[in-house]
Amino acid sequence: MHPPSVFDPHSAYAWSIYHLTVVVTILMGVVVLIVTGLVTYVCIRFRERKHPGPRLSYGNRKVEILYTALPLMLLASIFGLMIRNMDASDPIQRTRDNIVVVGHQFWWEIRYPGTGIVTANEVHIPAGKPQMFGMEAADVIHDFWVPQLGRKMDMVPGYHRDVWLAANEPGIYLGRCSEYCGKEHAWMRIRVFAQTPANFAQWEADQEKIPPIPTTGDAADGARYFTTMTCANCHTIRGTSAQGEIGPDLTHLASRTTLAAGRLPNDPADLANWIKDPTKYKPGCFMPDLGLTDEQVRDLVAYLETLR
Ligand code: HEC
Ligand SMILES: [Cu+2]
Repeated sequence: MHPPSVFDPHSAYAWSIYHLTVVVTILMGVVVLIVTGLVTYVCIRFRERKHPGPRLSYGNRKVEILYTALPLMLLASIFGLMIRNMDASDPIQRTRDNIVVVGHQFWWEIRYPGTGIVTANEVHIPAGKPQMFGMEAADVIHDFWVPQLGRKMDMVPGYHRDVWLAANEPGIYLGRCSEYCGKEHAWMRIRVFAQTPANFAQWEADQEKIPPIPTTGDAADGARYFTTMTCANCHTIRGTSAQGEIGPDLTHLASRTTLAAGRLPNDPADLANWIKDPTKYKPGCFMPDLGLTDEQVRDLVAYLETLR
């Protein structure tokens, strides 16, 4: 598991950003050292005790040229590095989107164009293959940032933007929404699962399947509650009459590791807690407390756990 860090690059894109960060930090460090060094030297060397008053001198051409030319050269070289970095960190060549992420208050919708796959908050990608991500927003401005994999990208309502992201090695890379978007902004976490190409293909095949509707036991009652109660107004489960689009697609909910954009781990107990009182965990979120009975919650959990 890689917590977000610019200093732990895992793609060519992230490496280029890392290099620029290091070079600029060193250059700026040298400038800070020279300036504070000179000021300290002057403070000590020309203390008032020894020098009753400064001798003023005007118009030293050499010094003026020096203090204009040096910073200019420094800034020009940083500008040059940055121009180069813009292409290295996010090449201009665009292809068809592999993945489209839509920012919602306060979760991420994840679509795989050309397949039926729609999921939420957890992105799966094949390791070692650059991915063209499309970025959109459903309500307000969000920002998708997984520092290990590449640059950050604002999601602006009404615009479609593209960004290259990749992971060199398999692993779990964490990210978060990086543009304040409302009350639960802090609980808009991202998990990217970079998998070996074989594992990724397996995941894709599993996600494309439509889970069967249970016909016996608590799960069957849960399935009935889900489609007859308000859940279906907001959530989609493929293969059922639930086609709501306000909340995350739950077709393969049980295959995810977390709930509600990283707020809770996805296990039966936490799933029950969430369904019973979502606003206890994310007070500003748009899933209401529906006043369910313990029995309804139990049946709904039994059903949702079948959605592997
Ligand atoms: C008014 C719309 C609405 C209704 C009704 C609703 N939900 Fe939600 N639900 C949401 C939203 C929005 C989220 C995302 C919350 C967040 O993370 O900020 C969500 C999240 C969830 C999640 C977590 C999904 C994930 O991928 O992490 C589950 C599970 C869930 N809802 C189940 C249910 C069940 C079961 C019902 C019916 C009892 C229900 N919801 C009713 C809007 C709704
Ligand atoms: Cu956000």
